[in-house]
Amino acid sequence: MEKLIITAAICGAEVTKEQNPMVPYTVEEIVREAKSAYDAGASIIHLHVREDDGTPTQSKARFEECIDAIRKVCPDAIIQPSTGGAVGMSDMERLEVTELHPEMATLDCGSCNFGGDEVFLNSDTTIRNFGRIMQERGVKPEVEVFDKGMVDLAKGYIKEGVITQPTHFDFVMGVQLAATVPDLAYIAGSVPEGSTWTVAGVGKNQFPMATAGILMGGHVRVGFEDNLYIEKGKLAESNGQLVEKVVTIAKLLGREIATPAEAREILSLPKREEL
Ligand code: KMH
Ligand code: ZN
Repeated sequence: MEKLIITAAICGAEVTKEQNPMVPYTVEEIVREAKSAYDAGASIIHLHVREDDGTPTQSKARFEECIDAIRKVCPDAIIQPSTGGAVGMSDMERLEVTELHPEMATLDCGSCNFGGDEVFLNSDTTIRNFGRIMQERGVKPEVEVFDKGMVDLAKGYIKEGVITQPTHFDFVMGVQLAATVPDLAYIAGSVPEGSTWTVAGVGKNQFPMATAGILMGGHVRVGFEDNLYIEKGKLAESNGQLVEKVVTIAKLLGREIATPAEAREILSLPKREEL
């Protein structure tokens, strides 16, 4: 089986220090969490950034500051900024970070209910614009999927050239799409031939979905963005601790961990020295 790519979603836009004091806000805290995840075996850092008070921001300057600082301690990590940002941000705001030409960034392929009145909006126009702009700026999308229909939508965009192949998907399970093994098998079976995929289980689904992803030959995302606990009732001390747990499970199941260079090869990204 292909080596396992571990993505660490270290920060997110919604989780807070009130929920887990280790959630990073400042540049120093974001670097600390990125390094802990990288040292533990993550090759991709999925990145949201905050103001020092925790307010989510898509400011290009703040991303640049964080990416430059992360790069100093995680020299070859794939840094994957979010273009999802936080609910309610404008498309212009969300896209700012792509002006930095990151290797990858997320491309959310549909709208999703986040609970209460929170709706994460991604219209057809938004998706087309994001796809086009990311291609122009040489950014490989990670197609974020919150529901089975979003894979079908993505297939349409692939056909039209809005999203290029080979496509990399991230299945976020446990928000709108149920986090069950049959659902994961169904959705993973729906992606176009030659695609790669990662699974991100939300909340208590993080490690069960990670284990299923490891066994099924997919890749795995863990991190504070999706889950704040290392086990039931026990807060995680760092993103690195969450990554370590995935590494342990993968090793028990006989799956080797991909280095960043190997992850780039699996994802058909240019080698770091070619960037
Ligand atoms: N925070 C959510 C509104 C992404 O990174 O692209 C969007 C999100 C997905 O987290
Ligand atoms: Zn995100």
